[in-house]
Amino acid sequence: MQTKINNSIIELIQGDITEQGTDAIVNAANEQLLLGSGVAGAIRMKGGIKIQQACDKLAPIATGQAVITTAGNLKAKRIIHAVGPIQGQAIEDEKLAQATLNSLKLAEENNIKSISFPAISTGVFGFPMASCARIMLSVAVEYLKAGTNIERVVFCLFDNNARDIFVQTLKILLKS
Ligand code: AR6
Repeated sequence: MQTKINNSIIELIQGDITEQGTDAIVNAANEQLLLGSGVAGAIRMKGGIKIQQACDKLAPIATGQAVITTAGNLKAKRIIHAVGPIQGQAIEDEKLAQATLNSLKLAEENNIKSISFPAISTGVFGFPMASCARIMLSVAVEYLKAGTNIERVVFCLFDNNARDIFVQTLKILLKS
């Protein structure tokens, strides 16, 4: 699914985020910026050691914050490492919204025109997919509505079920 908001596009796809050729991809990071499993593990394995080395210089960061590094050998030019909440933490919805917003702001500051997000916190961190879709998409839609130099925001979901949840959620958001 693809939809235009103001001068920008939101796109929802099923796929592997490490294969995306957008200017930046977002890593679902932890506060220590240690590239573990899931999205981070795929980035570590395909992107090479330079990414973890760059992370080590910037760590630690707080939940809800984001930092930018090289993308090593990946197709994307940069990686934005955003720390989402662990399910069960206090004010977790707000923290996921902050992680999304801070990633978009950091992209804008770095002249990034296209960015791919995973469903942050919905793997190892245990956050429900439907809540993630509602929160991340709401932030992205509001951000694009306000006007931005970012031309394309992609949500790259790992399986069809996640993609379908994001599609349904975006349709509801666009009607409201
Ligand atoms: N492309 C797109 N989505 C993916 C990919 C991929 N290659 N691999 C997994 N997903 P997770 P979190 C989906 O666990 O919950 C790591 O150890 C996955 O199905 O990557 O924020 C880090 O180092 C899920 O829907 O991130 C942190 O310690 C979503 O991406 C911690 O996990 C997020 O899953 C972060 O946990």
